[in-house]
Amino acid sequence: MMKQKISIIGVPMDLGQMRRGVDMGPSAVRYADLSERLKKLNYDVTDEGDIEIEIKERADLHDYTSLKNLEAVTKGNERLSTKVREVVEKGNFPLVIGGDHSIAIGTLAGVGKRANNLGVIWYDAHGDLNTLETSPSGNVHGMPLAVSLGIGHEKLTNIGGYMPKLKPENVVIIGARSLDDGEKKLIRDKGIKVYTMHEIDRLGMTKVMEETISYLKKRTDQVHLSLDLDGLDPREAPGVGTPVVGGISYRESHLAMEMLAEAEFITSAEFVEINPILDNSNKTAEVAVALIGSLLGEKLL
Ligand code: 4U7
Ligand code: MN
Ligand code: MN
Ligand code: MN
Repeated sequence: MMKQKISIIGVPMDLGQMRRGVDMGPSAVRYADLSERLKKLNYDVTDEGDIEIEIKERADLHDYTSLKNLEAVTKGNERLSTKVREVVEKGNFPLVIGGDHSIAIGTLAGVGKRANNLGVIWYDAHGDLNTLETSPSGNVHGMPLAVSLGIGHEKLTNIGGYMPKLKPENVVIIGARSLDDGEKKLIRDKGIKVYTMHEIDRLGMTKVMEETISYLKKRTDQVHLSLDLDGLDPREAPGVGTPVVGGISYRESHLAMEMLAEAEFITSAEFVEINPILDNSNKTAEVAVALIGSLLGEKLL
């Protein structure tokens, strides 16, 4: 990535899933010295503060549909999308900190507005490709990738005032190991490129990232990294709401971020699902900050 101004945007969203505490993710990441780390890399860093998100006790008052907290999730994502768009229009790099993964809907709505051909790397144990019909939970954090492709409830797909935000051939999922049947079908029907843990084990992270980078370089003009900390193995990132065994190691993730830094093509990023209440001494936020450092050009020597 070229040296530019970075805008940190916190999103204390916990309404896209049922566990408490993920709204504290942005605080945990700030506490792990995110700004200081980026300033050491000579970036001009602005912390834009947090997007206003309704607290669960109030959101529950108008939760009428089986899509949990639809109203409040929609409102929060509209606000996030406006903020991200402003940051992009200023020429800054948006670095969004969650919060549950439903916030990718707002982030992508904000960055997609100015891109002709937006690409996305979805680093996650899950596909996040559910719709209300296929979702086993009704939780919106399992739907943001589908929503961004234009598939899902119209309140969500229309966030930012346009749809779709993404083309299926511009998406690469990395780290998948828990896919629901409806998600598998969508992956096949749309031809979405996926590196499951099987491919990561077989090819190694170097090859996975080389292929991902050349695939996206060919067809996109901007690339967003959406990194769900549950993509990593829960031994190394325990502070997540939906842990799945057998994940990507810290070392492999660190390598993946360094390869993205060398390729200089990530234009926005978000780090989500950090839940300090489920964590072990803020370990997961520290992992997130270390990965952000590598993504933005930090070197070991
Ligand atoms: B995350 C799940 F059923 N697929 O839809 C669902 F397994 O953003 C989990 O990746 C979703 O953490 C996980 O509820 C969403 C479930
Ligand atoms: Mn996940
Ligand atoms: Mn996710
Ligand atoms: Mn999760």
